[in-house]
Formats: sequence, C-alpha cells, structure tokens
Amino acid sequence: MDAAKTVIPDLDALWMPFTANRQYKAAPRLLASASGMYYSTHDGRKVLDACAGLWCVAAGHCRTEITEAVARQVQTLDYAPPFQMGHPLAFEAATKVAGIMPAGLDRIFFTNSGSESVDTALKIALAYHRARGEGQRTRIIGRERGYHGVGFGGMAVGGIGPNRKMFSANLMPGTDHLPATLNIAEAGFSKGQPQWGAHLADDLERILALHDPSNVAAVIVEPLAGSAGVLVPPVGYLERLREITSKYGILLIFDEVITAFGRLGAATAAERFQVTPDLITMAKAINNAAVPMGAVAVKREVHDAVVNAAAAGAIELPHGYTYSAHPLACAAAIAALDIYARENLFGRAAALAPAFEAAVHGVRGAPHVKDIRNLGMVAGIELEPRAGQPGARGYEAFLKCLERGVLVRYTGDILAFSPPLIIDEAQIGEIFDTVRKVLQELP
Ligand code: PXG
Repeated sequence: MDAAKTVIPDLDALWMPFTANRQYKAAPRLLASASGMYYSTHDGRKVLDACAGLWCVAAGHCRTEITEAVARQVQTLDYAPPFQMGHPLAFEAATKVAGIMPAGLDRIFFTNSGSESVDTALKIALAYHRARGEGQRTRIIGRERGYHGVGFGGMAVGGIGPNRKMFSANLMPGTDHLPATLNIAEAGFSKGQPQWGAHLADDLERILALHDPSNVAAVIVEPLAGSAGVLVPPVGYLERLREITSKYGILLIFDEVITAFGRLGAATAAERFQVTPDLITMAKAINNAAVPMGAVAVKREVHDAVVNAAAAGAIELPHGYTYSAHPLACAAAIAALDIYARENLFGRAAALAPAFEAAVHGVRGAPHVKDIRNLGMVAGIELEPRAGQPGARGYEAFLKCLERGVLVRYTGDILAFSPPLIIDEAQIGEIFDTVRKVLQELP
C-alpha cells in the first residue's frame, strides 16, 4: 500500500455538501481511487460500490476508454466558449444523446449538473408558452418527496421539506405539488411497479381546477423518485399524468437525472414505461460522471416554437452556462455512450434486474425492515426508525456496511442501492448478504 494514501489532509477549509460536517470530520471517510466495481479507501481497503458513486457511474469506475478520451481532449482543446462559438464534440455529443432519447426529443441543451438541467427545463417551459402567446402559463406543478436539485426553481418544485425549510420564503413562486405515490400499507414490499396508486395522478385534475389549467406551464416529476428513498411509480400512474397534461396543453417534464442511461433497463424511464414526456432532464451517467455534465432533451416542436419566435439574428433563449458542452465533458459523454452501446449495458441492466430483485427482497424478514421496493437496477430498503432518533439507524447501517466493505447510500432510514450496471450476480449477492448481516447486528 502506498504510505502517502494513509495521510489524512487538513479537513477544516472544505465546507462539504449535504454532509454533517462536524460528524464527518470527527471520523473522516476518504476514497483514494477506484476501478470497475470497487473503490479503495485512503487506508487501502477495497469497497464494493453499491450505489455507482451517487447513482452516476453506470459503466463502472475509471474506464480506460473514457479516461483516455478526456486526456486526449484536454491536450487538444481544453476549453471553447459555447456562446456564439462551437466545437465539433459538442455537436457530436448532442447527436449521440438525441439518438437514444425517445422519438421526437432530439434537441439537446447542455448543462453541468442535474440542478442546472432542472432550472433549464423550467425556463424552456416558460419560454415555450410565451413564444406561443400564452405567457400567462407560469405555474409549475411538482410532487411531494420529489427531488429536483438545489437551485431555487428545483427546490420550489421539489417536495423534500428539510431541503426547503431554510429557504421557504424565497422559493420560486407559483408552484403546487401532487401527492407522493408511496403507500406502504397498500403496496408494501412490491416487486417492481405497485399495482396500487394510479388514481393518485387524478389529483392533478384537482390541482389544475384550483389554478385553472390555462395558467399552468408544466408538470415535473421523477418517473421513479430516487433521492427521497426509491419510490416506484404505480402501474398506470405516469400514463395518467401524460393524458391529463396533454389534454390541457401543459408540458410534462421527466426528471431523469437518476433514471436515464440504463438504470431501469432501458435508455430512459420514458422508454421503459412507454410514456413520452415533452422534456427530459439528465446528468450523472450521461458521461459516466467522469466530468460534470447535464443536459435537457427537448421535443422538437418545443425547441422550434422558441427558436422560430425570435427575430432573425436574436438570441432565442437567454440562457446557458460558461461550461455548457465543455470539451472534456463532451469527450467523456461520447466515450461513455459508446461503452453503453458496445457492452449493451442497458440490456444487461434489464437482464440482471430479476436477480437484483430476488436478492433485495431476500432481506425481507431481517430485523428493522419496514419495506423493500425495486425496479430495474434500483432498490430501497426502508428501516423502522429507532424511537425518537429518526435517521440514526439508517446512518449506522451505512457505516457498518462500509466497515464490511460495501458502500451504500442512505437517506434518513432508507438504504438505497443503484450499483454500476457492470455488476455481476456474485457481487449482487455480496451486497445483500452484507446488508442482512448488518441489520442483524444493529440495535
Ligand atoms: N434531479 C434528480 C432527480 C436528482 O436525483 C438532481 C436533480 C440534482 O442533480 P445535481 O447534479 O445538481 O446534484 C438529482 C441529484 C441521493 C442523491 O443520494 C441524489 C442526488 C444528488 C445527491 C444525492 O439520493 N440526485
């Protein structure tokens, strides 16, 4: 082992994101390197990655094709301004992404993160209605327990109370929220999509009646909600949202930051569920997370309405980022999408999903298990909270899994699993054997 790896740097200057900073710095956990399905920690331990980093490393870590493409690119064209200039990889990456989106969503706007993708999609929705002379359509409907990143727009349409609490007076106005779809009493331990709950989409009619549909620009949902604890859409639910939004000329946005690029066994959740939204937001696995990148795929009619409404020579959409279509991010995206196609990783995810489902549901009956839910290569195990200490059991389970060499994600008392799609059945077994042992030890 490299002795330098054991040195823990000074931790004080870094204000860590979504982290209990004081707790972390009292007992830091550092990752030093990664390869394929495994991380190595600073003290040289190998850790099986059961969450693809943070739902993003679909093809496994440090893939040579990607690292080499990025290295080549940084030596050839490190940066190019994206405003009123272009570079070939930006167009090539857009064409490749468009090529795996549902038919019709073939105009791609690049961002650097999921949060930026969400805010971009919301702005495109507003610009679209305005371009068509319906500028009064400004309201946007999200969903309780939805996560759409941390921008003021994304937080406002999001539905996670603790994320909104400190900022509640300053959120983007004009939002409302559908009810969350999770109901453990009615549909606990569902394998795949729950049969119960399609009627929850009908609440959209109630919300629209309140605001009048003519004032509503868009509905945004995660087709499968990840961050709030793996909430799988009931059978028929997304279809119903599509019917209602279409009936009133309201845009439907799928936030696929987690679900796009194979997670559910197809390129997109839209393809998996056969429900086509008007916009899809993505990030994370778009380039296997090697360089920050996000994107919005937009239906061609929506793009054309905005672009064609502007005067000749005018900038049609006053929006974009210094690093939109960054050359390194584009090089990584092209290489990652090539791997996904060459290795048929989305098909592999679909083929592995039954074994993954059986393995996660095998944890049923272990101590503290309140619910288990799954679809494709995503699963959640919800634990009974310890009395008076919500989140404590989830955190301890996460720590003990890490001690035993498996990195899982936890949110409150819910453990989430979303491994790289290159995982094999033995590694799937190892993840859930470890979780079962940990739950047996846990007070
Ligand atoms: N939308 C969705 C659906 C997401 O899952 C974002 C937007 C924001 O993306 P950025 O790139 O701005 O972080 C996300 C991000 C977790 C977890 O463990 C999930 C995310 C981020 C951090 C933690 O559940 N998803």
